[in-house]
Amino acid sequence: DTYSDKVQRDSKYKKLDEKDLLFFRDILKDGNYMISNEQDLEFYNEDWMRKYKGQSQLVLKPKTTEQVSEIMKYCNAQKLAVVPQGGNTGLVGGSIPVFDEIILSLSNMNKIRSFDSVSGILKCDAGVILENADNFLAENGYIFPLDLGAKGSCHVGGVCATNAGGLRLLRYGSLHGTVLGLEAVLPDGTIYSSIDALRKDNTGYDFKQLLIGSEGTLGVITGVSILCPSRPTSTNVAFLAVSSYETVQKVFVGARKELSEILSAFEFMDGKSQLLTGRYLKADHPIESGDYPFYVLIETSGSNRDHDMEKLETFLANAMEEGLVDDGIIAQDEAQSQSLWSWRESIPEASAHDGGVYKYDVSIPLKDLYGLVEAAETKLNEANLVDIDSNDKPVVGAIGYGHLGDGNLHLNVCVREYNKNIEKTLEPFVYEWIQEKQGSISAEHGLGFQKKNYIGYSKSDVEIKLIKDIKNHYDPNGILNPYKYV
Ligand code: FAD
Ligand code: 2HG
Ligand code: ZN
Repeated sequence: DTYSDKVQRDSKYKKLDEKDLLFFRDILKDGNYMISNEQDLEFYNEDWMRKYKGQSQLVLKPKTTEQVSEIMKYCNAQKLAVVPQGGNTGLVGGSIPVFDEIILSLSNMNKIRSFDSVSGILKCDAGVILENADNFLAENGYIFPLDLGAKGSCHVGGVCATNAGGLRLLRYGSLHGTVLGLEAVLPDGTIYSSIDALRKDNTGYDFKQLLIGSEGTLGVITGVSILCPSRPTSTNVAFLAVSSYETVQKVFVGARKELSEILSAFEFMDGKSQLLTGRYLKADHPIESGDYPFYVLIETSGSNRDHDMEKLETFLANAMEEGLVDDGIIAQDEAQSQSLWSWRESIPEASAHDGGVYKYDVSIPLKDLYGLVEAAETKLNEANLVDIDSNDKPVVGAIGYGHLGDGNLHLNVCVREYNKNIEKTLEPFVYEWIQEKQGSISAEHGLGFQKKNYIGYSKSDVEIKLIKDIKNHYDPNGILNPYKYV
């Protein structure tokens, strides 16, 4: 895809030349830290969904914050545009250059800096892979307060830059609360650091909060300090079948009341998402008694297995007795827990498996949440675009799932090919629908390139002006992640 219908290259940005390459080579000392050959560039130029494709000619992979600073200072002076990139698992095209921007990858900055086993504070480089950080914490009896399906690839810095939410936000809260400090390089090369901040610090503006969720438009995050909870010693997973969305909400209310402090995840999935995931996993669904319109995955995390299991079993028995749950299973061991989780965590991959996927990551008041999937489906059917089995139709189906406990729906429109007709059918329809329900057009994935023209559906003119003022103040040349949402 080219973006010529959406945006033009801004001629204020300089085009890369030999002199620049010499300069970067000099800073990075070792040629291995620069990528400029076509084949190796491919991974960095294309996003996880294979939907966005940039044309960068250069990836820089610095090893130190000072190198990042020198790179940014030079790029600012030369007006060379830069896209910070973590694990490149973002879902809104934010980590991909639009034209020839330089990609600044944090993947060589991957060291744990320190861990305080009394306070639970972890300090690490931004390029540490989330799963590696969590494995390190596990050895120390702690857990990273964020978990998501992309953990094997995404970076700690990348999740902060997107303010990712994930599977346990319900339990551990947002990164705006758990991140204690950041180290970052501003567009002019200034190194900002609050990495030594402690749990409480009320000394003036909390600048790091601007960087959390800034999607690479305000600074390059190079280090993160984060407060980590003790790792639960007992975890249980239940998978339930439910006959209506109305009832899913009742199960949620019951789970919060009865499981209270041990509830650590409440995920919901519609039947269509499970059908697609089953095709993708080539496996039989864990609930064998039939196809149900909705499923719920409940996780508990605590410190006493007998106590937690008893609570979960009582909850499930009551829910079945009251007719809220039609069928359900509780994992008996770790392997079964993981297997149940895979029916939730594999949905993003399954959704793209037939060719591509249009993703809408939205917050909507709970009572209306699933209505968006039904509305999108009706719209696509009216346009005669959908057929799950027929290759003649471009759309496989619209599925809904997500972090119900956080009021966060993922509407995925699974397609055989990316196609302007599908996009026009869905946009701005989906965004208008969300606005009408006072929702947000991005609950957790951000705006990136995908939603650059739609910010007005969720932010007022005053809010947008404040965002632009801040951007212009810290990045007057606009070199950091241009053409995206700001
Ligand atoms: P990238 O994709 O590389 O970058 C994302 C954005 O951050 C870009 O705008 C980039 O410019 C910027 N950026 C990256 N690193 C830095 C840095 N060091 N400094 C400044 N800017 C930077 N998200 C959720 O919220 N919840 C989920 O449950 C969830 N599950 C997912 C499951 C799968 C299978 C996938 C593929 C994605 C999922 N995501 C989820 C999307 C989520 O946004 C990303 O996985 C993650 O936040 C991005 O991290 P990354 O290191 O890959 O960043
Ligand atoms: C998830 O919750 C992620 O699995 C990805 O946020 C959602 O792919 C999606 O739409
Ligand atoms: Zn999600």
